[in-house]
Amino acid sequence: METHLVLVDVDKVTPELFGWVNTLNRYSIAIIESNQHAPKINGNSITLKMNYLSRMFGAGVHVLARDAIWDFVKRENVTDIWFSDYLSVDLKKYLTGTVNHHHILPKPNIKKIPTNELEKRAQNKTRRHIFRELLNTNSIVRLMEVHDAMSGLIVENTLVQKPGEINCGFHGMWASSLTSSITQGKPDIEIVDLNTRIQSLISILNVTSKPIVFDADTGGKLEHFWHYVRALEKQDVSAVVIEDKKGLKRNSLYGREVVHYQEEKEAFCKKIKVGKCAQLTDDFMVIARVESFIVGTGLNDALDRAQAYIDAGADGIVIHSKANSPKEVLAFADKYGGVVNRAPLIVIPTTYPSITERDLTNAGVNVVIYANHLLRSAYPAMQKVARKVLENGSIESAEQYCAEVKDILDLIPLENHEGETTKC
Ligand code: SPV
Ligand code: MG
Repeated sequence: METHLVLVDVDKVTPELFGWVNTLNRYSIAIIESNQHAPKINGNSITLKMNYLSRMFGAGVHVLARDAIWDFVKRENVTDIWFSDYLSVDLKKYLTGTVNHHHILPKPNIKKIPTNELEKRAQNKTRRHIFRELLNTNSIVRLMEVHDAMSGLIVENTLVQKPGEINCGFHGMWASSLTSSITQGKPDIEIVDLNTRIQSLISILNVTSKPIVFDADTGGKLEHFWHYVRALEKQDVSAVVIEDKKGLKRNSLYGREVVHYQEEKEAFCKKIKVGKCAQLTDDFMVIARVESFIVGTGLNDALDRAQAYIDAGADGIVIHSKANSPKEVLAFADKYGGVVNRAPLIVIPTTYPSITERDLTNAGVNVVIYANHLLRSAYPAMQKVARKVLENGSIESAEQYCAEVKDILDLIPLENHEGETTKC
């Protein structure tokens, strides 16, 4: 039997590495060229990256450190070696002498999904499936808050040109409990119940195609959560996030005047299991949100809970913080590489906004949620306009804060006389 060995550099982790392995997956082995005990690279330990990759590639793909290569070649009778350009000369020389067939890796088939292609994919793939694909292929997945159909259209259609990322847009949407409560004139305390929120999602889903992650607060009563998962999955929502709070849930970003109560770990694990049991497809995800930094139980509790939630079946972990520096979240991200069966890591950097997507990627974060920014930016403009109209008894001075009527009309496709939409 032939055994092929693919050698790639640890620094080329994403998305190129996924490209290599996708191209060569029939050979079923990927090796990371590096030393397990080497110092951290970009803030990530090699062990963290190896754990991450093992989980992402799944069974059948071995992820080895440089130290383990020699033994592996002999033990597994490696017949062919595939080199990347980055490999060190001495390693290349040694392995070329040991194994008969060696090849240069072909150009990687980078499967990064351009954000402007998501709509096309949605025609024959579910939002659930696309979200899974994005997690497997993109170094970071960015979600923007939506609270109604119009904000959904903005997330769907906004693209900017940036070096290194043609047509940079949002990969998906975050159905926030905070912004959906505020738009109903209610506080974020689960008073806008999940059935109502799921109903109002339909107007967003009708005009968008990108994946959507639903913030389900605490998930409600254990017995109710099963039904919420069924309802969300039926609507083709990609994932549900539940947070480990109990009692009257209040928004996590309230200051010291509010007390939060954290759910018992075992009880929350049970809720995760109920959700996983309810889902009908493999693609739907139940994501657990760890509130240890919010309630003040600290890093060790957060890590302990993250492991327990993954063991209970959670498909992802949100680590939340209301600190105005990313320190505690980064400390968590660093240690999180050591959990068994690492699941994607998600953050919500509302209170530490200067952190960049690059910083988060380097820390091993997989998804960033911009949780409330469309609503928060619309609100001051509306307030200013309301004041200007009252102050001047006319709308003229308010015009400067308003979008052109034409732009608003263009946002929504119009039927023309051939019965086709102007955006076809
Ligand atoms: C939300 O957007 O509703 C969230 C995130 O749960 S936070 O407001 O930061 O708690
Ligand atoms: Mg919320």
